[in-house]
Amino acid sequence: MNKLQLYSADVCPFAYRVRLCLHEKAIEHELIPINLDNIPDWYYELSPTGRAPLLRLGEHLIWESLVMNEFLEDAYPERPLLPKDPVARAHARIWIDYCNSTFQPSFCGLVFELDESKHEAIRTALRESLKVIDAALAESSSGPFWLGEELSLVDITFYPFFEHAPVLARYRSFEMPTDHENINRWLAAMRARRSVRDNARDADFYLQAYKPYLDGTIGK
Ligand SMILES: N[C@@H](CCC(=O)N[C@@H](CS)C(=O)NCC(=O)O)C(=O)O
Repeated sequence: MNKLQLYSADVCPFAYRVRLCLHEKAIEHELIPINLDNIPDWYYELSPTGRAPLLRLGEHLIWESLVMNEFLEDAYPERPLLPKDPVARAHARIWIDYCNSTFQPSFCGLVFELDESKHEAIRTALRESLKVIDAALAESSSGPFWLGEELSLVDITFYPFFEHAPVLARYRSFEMPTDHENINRWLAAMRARRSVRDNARDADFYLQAYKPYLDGTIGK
């Protein structure tokens, strides 16, 4: 196989998902940074969507972070990140779908919605979603990860957004609830993971990265 190339941006939670997957599977790859504040013309010519992340395998391109991680799971099965049992696999995918269809739209919606009159409704939806996540993690009694002792694509799909939480606190008056013990336990396990420690960015990084979008400099 050709060496994989990942077009990525540190600030992008979707690209973060793929970086975590590559790290967990110990897949050799080249990381090519894309400046999302100034996307180069050559990238628009290369990428079918113009968005990050993008995975390149020789002449083949794969986009959409979840599809990329499924591809990595299929192509590099040695260190699996989905359970073997078909029912457990289906349940993992239900949670991955929940992240993309419900949690992430509220999370990103609150970040990027500039109409303040809509913020309270999104904050309410996000709180509801966090309750659902906490309850789901409570069911994983063997923990500390979503599906039990082994980290999976479910953890990788959700985690990046939690690292962006300081942005919601600073710019959108949204504090992560502190009483969600299962989320807190899961976050501690994720932060201790080598793949996360090697890729994590601190609150200052995200606050600086989002500042031009959220302090009114861009978008109004
Ligand atoms: N559904 C896509 C979302 C990718 C996405 O929205 N990427 C953002 C950065 S986090 C982007 O490239 N934005 C630049 C743009 O839309 O022009 C995925 O999961 O890969």
